[in-house]
Amino acid sequence: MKTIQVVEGDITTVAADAIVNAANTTLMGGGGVDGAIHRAAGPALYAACEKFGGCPTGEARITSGFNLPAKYIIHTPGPIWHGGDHGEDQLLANSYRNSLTLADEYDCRTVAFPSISTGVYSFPLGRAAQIAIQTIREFLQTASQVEEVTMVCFDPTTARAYRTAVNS
Ligand code: AR6
Repeated sequence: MKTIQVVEGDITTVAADAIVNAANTTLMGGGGVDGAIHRAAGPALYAACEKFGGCPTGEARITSGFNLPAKYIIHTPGPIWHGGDHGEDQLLANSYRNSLTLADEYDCRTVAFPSISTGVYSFPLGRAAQIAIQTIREFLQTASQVEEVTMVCFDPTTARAYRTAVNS
């Protein structure tokens, strides 16, 4: 039975097979969840990310989890919100789908996501939650390894938006 869960918490403490990082296209760290993941994983993560030479918006790259409890970290730059007419919806869906595809390829059973693009990148929360949950649902229908996807929300408002999307 494949499941989608919504929890409130800090994704750096989650012992999933893979956690996803809401990165930027340099993959060289930043603020928000990206900064928290780099701090908790340790400097070896920076060195591993340097080798990719960046990553286009909506694509994904995988590294070891280093000092995190997660086995892998999947890094995906979500779209910056520019009003909604610049392919933002599709790019956000790509971030979720490409991250899950990598997780499946690396035999991950459990995957945890933060709320990609709804912090510094200003994607409207309700709209982002609907896209995330719909994309995860579609992926789980054909996934061969991934069975459990958890949205790890940092605050109650974000958790409420994803619970609403799961229940709709
Ligand atoms: N665990 C789970 N969620 C968190 C954590 C955490 N430890 N810390 C923050 N969040 P953001 P974005 C939530 O801004 O909008 C970075 O500088 C946060 O409250 O981290 O995709 C990157 O380098 C919000 O709900 O990511 C990029 O430049 C969500 O994670 C840029 O920010 C996403 O907020 C990416 O912006």
